[in-house]
Amino acid sequence: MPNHYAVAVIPGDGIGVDVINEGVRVLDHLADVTGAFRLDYERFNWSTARYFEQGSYMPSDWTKVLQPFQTIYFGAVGWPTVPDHISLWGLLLPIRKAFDQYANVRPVRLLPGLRGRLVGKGAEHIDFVCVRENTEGEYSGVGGRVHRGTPHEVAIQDIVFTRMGTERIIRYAFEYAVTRGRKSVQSVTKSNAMQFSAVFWDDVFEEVATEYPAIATQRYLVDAMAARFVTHPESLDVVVASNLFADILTDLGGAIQGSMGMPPSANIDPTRRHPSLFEPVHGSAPDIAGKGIANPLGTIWAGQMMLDFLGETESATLLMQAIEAVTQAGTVLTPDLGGTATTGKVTDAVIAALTHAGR
Ligand code: GGG
Repeated sequence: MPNHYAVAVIPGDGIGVDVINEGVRVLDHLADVTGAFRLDYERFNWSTARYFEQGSYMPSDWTKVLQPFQTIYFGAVGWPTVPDHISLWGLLLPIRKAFDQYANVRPVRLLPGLRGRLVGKGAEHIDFVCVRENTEGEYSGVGGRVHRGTPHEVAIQDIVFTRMGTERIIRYAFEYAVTRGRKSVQSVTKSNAMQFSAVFWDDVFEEVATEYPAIATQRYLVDAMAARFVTHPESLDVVVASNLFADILTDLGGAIQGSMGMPPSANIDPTRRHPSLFEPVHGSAPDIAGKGIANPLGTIWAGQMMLDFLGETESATLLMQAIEAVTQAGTVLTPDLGGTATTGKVTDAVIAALTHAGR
């Protein structure tokens, strides 16, 4: 009997819809091929369209609605007709916070066969993971604006680092290193300029590191780390950083993986008290939405991370092999990767690779 898992599917906006449908198609095929699991989906069309129709991205009881699911499979949020801070705070950020998905795991790996953008750096040089703090820091949502429109207008955006939040994400990074056979953890701050919050993070990092003597550590300023992504990606293993810093760095990570369409992202509540959320790193890309050319691989890879999280390790391995078979062959790729294939054709290629592997 296959294991059953309840999955909430939220395609969201733009290419989120295009790619999530393809991700579901692949996961269903994998379920058929292996017979190991079944995903029982419920689809929620929470999006900018809903915002215009009903005044909000999600219903007021959304936490109750989503809580029974084991995972959430998410596409993208954002559309030009709504300010980005309204859409992001209307859909994605509230879910991460309310469900305490404090560990945002984002692999930075150049898959075999893909042409990277760094001269002299191939798949053997670009293989690390970013662990992003996902519930506080620069995205704490604390602040305000007063005296709007006057010469003495004030805008305050508070950066909040709690000991609990900082310790647990740094410990998560070390545990990730230990359990995944990684050798080192790199911490990212800006402690020369931010003498309170960043120096606090550095202190906590040093404290937690003493519990993991077998794991090497390095500390970098975020500007130096941005350069290092480009110059020495092979020196990186598990990079742990605050909400904003890792958000920015992982877009750079997407670029060195060949395309923003590639990187996946797992928003994890490690306690499993709440559903965890899996999504591509990319956003809704309105310029190509609905054109059938969005790269589905980041979303399919996010589905692979979801299976791994659910404990379907063999199926997850099979799916990763199928994704890599497609990139290695290099014949069926979307335009962002230099190909001419459609979204659907790339999905078909992954499905064909799965079928082949499952025989
Ligand atoms: N699929 C992810 C997505 O829609 N991202 C939009 C975005 O702006 N995300 C910012 C973040 O990940 O904090």
